[in-house]
Amino acid sequence: MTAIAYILTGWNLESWTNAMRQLEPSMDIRSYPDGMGRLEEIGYALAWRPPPHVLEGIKNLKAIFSLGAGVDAILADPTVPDVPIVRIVDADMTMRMSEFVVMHVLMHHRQQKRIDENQRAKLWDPFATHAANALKVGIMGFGVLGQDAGAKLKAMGFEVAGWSQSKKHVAGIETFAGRAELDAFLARSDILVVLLPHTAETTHIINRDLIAKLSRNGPFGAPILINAGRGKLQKERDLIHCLETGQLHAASLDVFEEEPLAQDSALWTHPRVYVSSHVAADSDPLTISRNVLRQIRRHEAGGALENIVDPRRGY
Ligand code: NDP
Ligand code: OXD
Repeated sequence: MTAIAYILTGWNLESWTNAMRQLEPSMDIRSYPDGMGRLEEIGYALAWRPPPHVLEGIKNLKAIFSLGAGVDAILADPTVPDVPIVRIVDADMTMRMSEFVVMHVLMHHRQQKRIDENQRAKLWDPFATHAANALKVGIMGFGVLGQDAGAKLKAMGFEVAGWSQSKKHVAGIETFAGRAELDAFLARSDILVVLLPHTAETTHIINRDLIAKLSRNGPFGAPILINAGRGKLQKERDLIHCLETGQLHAASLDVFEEEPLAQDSALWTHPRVYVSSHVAADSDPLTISRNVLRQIRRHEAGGALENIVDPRRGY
């Protein structure tokens, strides 16, 4: 079989190469930067945030696999060879993201920060609570991950709606599409869950103006933001301003304009913000390698690749 090359930034190379060796001991595995060997022997690149120009040099590439769902870092390099780019769609990753989204919706809904503070202060505070159906959750980016999280929230009783580029039809969930329907979607959303890809069109879409259009009719009197899509979707200066002025009630942020989040960011210590380190839906090396290997085998036998991204759309 043709050689494969791992080109990873910020991820543990050994855990990926070990996973592939476990699944296919005879695989010719190369790795960037020191173990690439003869570049013309490499047929598949398995990449996460590859440094610019590295893919350009691999002349016989048949496909690039993004080892995560987002392909923004690969498409940001204009020298990437014109071969299919496959993004990961995998039940394991989808479940992990739904866990993250459901957990954060519930933490805001059940006022977990207040409970934690009360416990620290040994304060007995039987405050009034509300049912899930008092909250309208809007999922911005109603694709693979958004639809799964939406179905799970719906099953728990939340009023769920989804916004996407093209119209979706999902039983029991109100759907909105395109810029023309964005304001109506925002106006009904008490909690905004962002699962969009980062593209030219979505850069800084989460800003002061958008937050001003969200619902103020929910039980907290101001909206809540949960972003697990990409950091460059949000203007952090605007988020901090909206939190400080009460235009935003609270937020859960897994992704940031620059990662790691700067030590001096006010988001780290804001009392109504949950910060996590881009861990909402990890790519599990063994599970994702199994997915990639299945596709490589099928492609080598003349079959099709799955979930090829459209570079013009950017996702
Ligand atoms: P999908 O491609 O399945 O879904 C993307 C959704 O966004 C689609 O519904 C798409 O609309 C919509 N969309 C894209 N651009 C626009 C736009 N300009 N206007 C309106 N809607 C738009 O991707 P996934 O659900 O698999 O993943 C979503 C993102 O989640 C990834 O791109 C990645 O950035 C992020 N992610 C983050 C992780 C983390 O750990 N924090 C882990 C995994 C993913 P349509 O359906 O009409 O095409
Ligand atoms: C992804 C990610 O895109 O981990 O898969 O962010």
